[in-house]
Amino acid sequence: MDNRTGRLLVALGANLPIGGQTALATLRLAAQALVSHGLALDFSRFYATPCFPAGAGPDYVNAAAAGVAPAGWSADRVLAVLHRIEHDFGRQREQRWGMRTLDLDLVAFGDAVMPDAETQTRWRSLDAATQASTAPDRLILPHPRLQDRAFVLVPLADVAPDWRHPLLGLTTLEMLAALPAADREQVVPIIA
Ligand code: A4P
Ligand code: MG
Repeated sequence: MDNRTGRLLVALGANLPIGGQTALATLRLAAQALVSHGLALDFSRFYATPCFPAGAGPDYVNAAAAGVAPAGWSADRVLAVLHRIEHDFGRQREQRWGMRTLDLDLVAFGDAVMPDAETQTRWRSLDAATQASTAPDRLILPHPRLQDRAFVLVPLADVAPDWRHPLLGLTTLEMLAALPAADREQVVPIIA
């Protein structure tokens, strides 16, 4: 799969401070770390978003980035960089959908569908309870929940409004328009 003509999309989220450092500060530093690891990215605004599932923890700060990886990089190599940066910022993988100091998800890698359309569709179609209790042991692309989440799509619309989901055939803006207005309105830019 050649991503030179396609864009790399990344979602950033955090809802716990690290020591005295706010989630917003962590996200800003993570953005710098992504670039210093070789990813040429443009970043969205930073947004305050209510925790999903509601009541499961403090509000999140979310952002998105779009750009390109160095020539020849695979999606798995990009994911390894995301995991490395999560680790550097103290991410503990204790609880699925649990609170986190930093979560970096690979939203898309050009038009890549991984591992295949059938498997991506199966992960995308899981009911909410199964989604919350199971995690894939391999890279799934596009990220199986991006189309459901205003906290991903609103920031993504800043940097990749016309990106088209390779299986759903919808752009970022079209997926966003399909969400309830109340979901979109809860994603509020942080003026800082
Ligand atoms: N994995 C497979 N595909 C991917 C991919 N495209 N990107 C694997 C990233 N990772 C991928 O991920 C679990 C496993 O999925 C990893 O081994 C990875 O290799 P994880 O990051 O350890 O677990 P997670 O963060 O709990 O799962 P995930 O899928 O990132 O969770 P979600 O669905 O992103 O939910 N509320 C608000 N307001 N804002 C948020 O950002 N985030 C979550 C996390 C919940 N609630 C939220 C937010
Ligand atoms: Mg994640």
